[in-house]
Amino acid sequence: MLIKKADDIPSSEITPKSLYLNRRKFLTGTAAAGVAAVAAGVGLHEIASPSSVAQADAKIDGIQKSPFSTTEVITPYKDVTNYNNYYEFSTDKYEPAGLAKNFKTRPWTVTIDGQVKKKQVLDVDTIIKMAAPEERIYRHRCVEGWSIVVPWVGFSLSELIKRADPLPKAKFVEFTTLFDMRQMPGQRSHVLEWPYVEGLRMDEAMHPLTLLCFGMYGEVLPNQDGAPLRMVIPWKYGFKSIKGIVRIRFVDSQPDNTWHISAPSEYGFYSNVNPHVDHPRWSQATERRLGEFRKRPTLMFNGYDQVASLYSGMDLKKNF
Ligand SMILES: Nc1nc2c(c(=O)[nH]1)N[C@H]1C(S)=C(S)[C@@H](COP(=O)(O)O)O[C@H]1N2
Ligand SMILES: [Mo]
Repeated sequence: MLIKKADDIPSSEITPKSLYLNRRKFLTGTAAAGVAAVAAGVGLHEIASPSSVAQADAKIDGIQKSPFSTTEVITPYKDVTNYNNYYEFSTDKYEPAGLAKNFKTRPWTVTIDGQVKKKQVLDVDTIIKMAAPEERIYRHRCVEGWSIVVPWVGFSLSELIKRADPLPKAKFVEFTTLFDMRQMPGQRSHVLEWPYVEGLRMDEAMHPLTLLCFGMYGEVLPNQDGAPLRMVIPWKYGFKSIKGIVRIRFVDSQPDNTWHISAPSEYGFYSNVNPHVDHPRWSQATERRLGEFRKRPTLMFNGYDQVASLYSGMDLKKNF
């Protein structure tokens, strides 16, 4: 990605801008609300939660808890929704929040095709209703060295795959993002090849951790975080978790993926979080969680050891 070496970045750039904004707000208007909330026994997490920001109808009903959730501290909503990689809108992480404000997520259809018995074009709301929504609190790490802990809402992609009924020939799944220059100003520049595409091997796609995601923090996904439908694959670098999906295609050979097309020596197909394989331009050994200043060690598979068996016998230095 178009970034400097981690060590060259002043901490003012790494620290989410919203932290500064929050601090300023706290010194002005929000301070009274904060004091009132503490007096009323309302936690700080509730202050930072989306309901005060988003519309009331954004809430998702019937969300179930998941045994896959981490108990780590959840990253504040404001950071997760104001520091985004979404090149269709901008390469500046502070800009998608504003530029995606009027992005149209309805009506929205998803084409399911390729090596599959039930080729079809589905309304996104039909997909969302396929299975019960679960909250999955996952760690998520960007290849650039920042990480977040987010209560995503969705269900295992395997629920959709089972219903689509892939043929035995289907060995991989390819995902495609919407291509619409009028709505996505970043697509007018050739910073990446459009539309954004990503892929998974079938066993990765079927793994229960692999999340088809349509919400976060109990509410529908904000546009800048990939509404109406995105992937979240918590053991892989963030760029595998494609946003704004319009097509899910089952294929017999390994599909290409946008960042590999852009810089094949820097980004592979597998892209498993791996502190032992450095990016050619920086170390992957540590990470900084949004909202924190200290660095913490990055864990193999981002700490999701249960996926290790998917890669037994593979050289993960070659298959990075
Ligand atoms: N379509 C699309 N999906 C995308 C991206 C993008 O630019 N376009 N960026 C990826 C990268 S690099 C990361 S780190 C995550 C960021 O997700 P977040 O903004 O919700 O944290 O989205 C991924 N999905
Ligand atoms: Mo990323």
